[in-house]
Parts: sequence; structure tokens; C-alpha cells
Amino acid sequence: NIHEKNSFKSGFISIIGRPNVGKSTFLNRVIGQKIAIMSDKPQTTRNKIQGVLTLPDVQMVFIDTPGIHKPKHKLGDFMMKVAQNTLKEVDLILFMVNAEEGFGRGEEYILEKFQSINTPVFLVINKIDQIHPDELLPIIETYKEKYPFKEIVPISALEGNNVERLLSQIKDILPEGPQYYPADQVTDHPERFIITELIREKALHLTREEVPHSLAVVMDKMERKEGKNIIHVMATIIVERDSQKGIIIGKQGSMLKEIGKRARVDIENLLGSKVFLELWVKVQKDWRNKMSQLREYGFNE
Ligand code: GDP
Ligand code: MG
Ligand code: K
Repeated sequence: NIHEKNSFKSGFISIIGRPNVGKSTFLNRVIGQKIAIMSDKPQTTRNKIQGVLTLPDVQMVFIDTPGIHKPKHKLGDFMMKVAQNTLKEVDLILFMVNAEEGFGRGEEYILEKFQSINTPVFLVINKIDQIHPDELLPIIETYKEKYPFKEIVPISALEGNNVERLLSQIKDILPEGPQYYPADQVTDHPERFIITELIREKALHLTREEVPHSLAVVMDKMERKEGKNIIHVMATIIVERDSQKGIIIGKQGSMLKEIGKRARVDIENLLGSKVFLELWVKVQKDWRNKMSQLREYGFNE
């Protein structure tokens, strides 16, 4: 068959970088849909989220890994293991750094992890909209000395500068391969995970510094009411201390109501359906150190 596609390319691309460098912003720009949760708080993304970009001649499967950092407790350890395992399996690593920040211990630590793997690495210098063009060359020179990157690509994930060029360089390096996912599929995560992340995002934003990252959201139920155009979502917000439970609930339930209101709008957009969102709050002391419960809370490898 002469019409057979003989040069379709595909591959898995892991986005690695310290918290807040712009990994989720990049992924959202590329996929064009709110699938990875953006936040100016570090470590919002705990699980792998795949975004799939399908073009006529290439399919790129992106993995938005949790930020690699020195583990402080068991959850950190676990996250790091997940991230490190993916590094070996993927076809390409995008190591994203923030142009505004100098090379530091955090970057050094991540580069050490690359020494033992053979996967090609692109250095993506993000947030170039925040620096003067003259500042770029010294950054590139610094990184060039540290590691043999396959490509060094300055971008602005927020404004889109150079993102197309990066995509074309990614395509160049990917092997010929099958289309892993249907063209209209942008994520292989069940919607329930995205929904819990949306709720968590609202809770974090609204409570600011008062309830730090000791917060998880578990989906209890998601069902369409028989014969009705409304989806019933029931979820529980898990905190570590009674005081945090109080903050999440707020005066006469006002905070929880606001979290639910905002989350519902996003969930309705995601599902394209009316949603009845029921939120509960539960205290689970020291949950982050309870490895046995990690799976229950959705931290799957
Ligand atoms: P992640 O933790 O690496 O996933 O980082 P996020 O994508 O959540 O971005 C962290 C913050 O940096 C957010 O406030 C983004 O709006 C911002 N940000 C991301 N990319 C850019 C960029 O290219 N330029 C600027 N000025 N800000 C950016
Ligand atoms: Mg992120
Ligand atoms: K290497």
C-alpha cells in the first residue's frame, strides 16, 4: 500500500525540573487544555500526568513528573523513585530551568541523576520573557559546561516564545513508532484524578499558607444520576491536624463552600455536564509518613 504511513514518529517525554520552573504551564500550552494543575506553590503536581500531543506525523506523550528534590520525608522518597524510574524509560528528557534563577544545588542534584542514564536530555531554559536577551548567553554557557545536553532551547511557556521550535526539535529526536493513543485523547488519567487535583488546587489557593501541602483529596464517589443530566461527585479533603480542618471548613462552612463552588465550575467544564459536588473534610494525622496509605490516596507508580 503506497499510502501507508512509513515515517510516523512517537515517544515518551519526561519533563524534569525543580518546582515552579513552569513544567505544567508548558504542558498546558502544548496540549491546550487544563490537564496539569498550575500553581505558584511548589509541588502541586504529585502524580505523573500524561499529556498527549498528536500531529499528522508524530505523537508526543508527555509526562509531568513531580519535582525531583532531596527527599525530606517518605513521600519525598516515593516521589523521587517514581521520577527516577521514568527517566530510564522515556525517549527524551526535558530538563526545565528558570532563566531568572542561577545554577544552584538543586540543578546540580538533578544533573547528578542524569549521569547514570543514557536517555537524551534537552535543556529548556524557561521564562525568558523575564530576562534581558543579554543575560541568556551566560546561562547557556554555564549549563553547557555541566552536562552534554542534546539541545539547549530557551522558551517562554507562558507567552509561547520558541515553543514551536522546541516541538520540532523534539520530533527530530523521537524514533519511528506507533500511535500509542487515539488522536483525540489528551490524557490517559482517569477523570477522577484530575477532579481531585482540581479540588486540591482550589483548597490550596484559597487557604494560602495556612494549610500547607499536608492536604490530599480522595474521590469517594462519582456517578451519573439515572435519567438526569447531572453527575454526583463526592470527595474528601484530608488534612493532618484539627486546626487545618477548621481552616478548610471556615466560618459556618464558608471556606468549604467556596472551595466547592470554584472546583465545581472547573469540573463541569471538564466533564461537559452539570455537577453536584459534595465535599467532606477528614483529619488523618501524619498521613504523609504512612506509606501503606499512599496508594489509597492515589500515589500510584
Ligand atoms: P511547575 O511547578 O514546574 O509545574 O510550574 P508551573 O507551571 O506551575 O508554573 C509556576 C509559576 O511560574 C506559575 O505562576 C506560572 O504562571 C509561572 N510561569 C511558568 N512559565 C512561565 C514563563 O514562561 N514566564 C513567566 N513569566 N512565568 C511563567
Ligand atoms: Mg506542576
Ligand atoms: K548520561
